[in-house]
Amino acid sequence: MGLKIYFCGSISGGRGDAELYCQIVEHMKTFGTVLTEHVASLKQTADGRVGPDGNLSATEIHDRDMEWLTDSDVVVAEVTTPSLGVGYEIGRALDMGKNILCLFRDDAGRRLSAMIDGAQSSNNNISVKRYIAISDALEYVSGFLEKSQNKNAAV
Ligand code: 6IA
Repeated sequence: MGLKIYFCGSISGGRGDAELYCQIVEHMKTFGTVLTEHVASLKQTADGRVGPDGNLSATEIHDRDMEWLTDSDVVVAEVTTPSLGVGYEIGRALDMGKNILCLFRDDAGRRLSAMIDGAQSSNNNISVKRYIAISDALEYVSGFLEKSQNKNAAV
């Protein structure tokens, strides 16, 4: 059976990397179901007006996303564009004991928050991979999801 993958990417934090999110999500679909495909939708704007969730209240969005996060097998987060929501999701996922892969684009002229970058030394469930070419990001994703598939098959 395929993996249930929770993908995190910036929405209110800015949609500058939405094209990248699309490529990552399309790639991940070959490994299972991406529960949060709307995060990669190019119709989703930062103010939420045009996106697929334009009619949901903040509470409805939060509670539905937390249900999906709880239900997911693994979490993949693109963390280059800083986002409160993505940081929150990563923190909650860590507390739930999920395995998390964070992808950071190294040529974006940004510095990754120490709260994400520094989490991996004390917690084996989270790893941060830096990339420049999207092909490298997709390779990290494949390696991470293949390992997760094997773990799932073993239980
Ligand atoms: O703080 P951010 O908005 O950048 O947080 C983005 C993260 O929170 C994503 O990984 C999503 O999983 C989640 N998230 C934030 N907003 C939404 C949303 N509608 N729909 C679904 N997931 C969301 C946003 C509409 C809103 C701007 C009114």
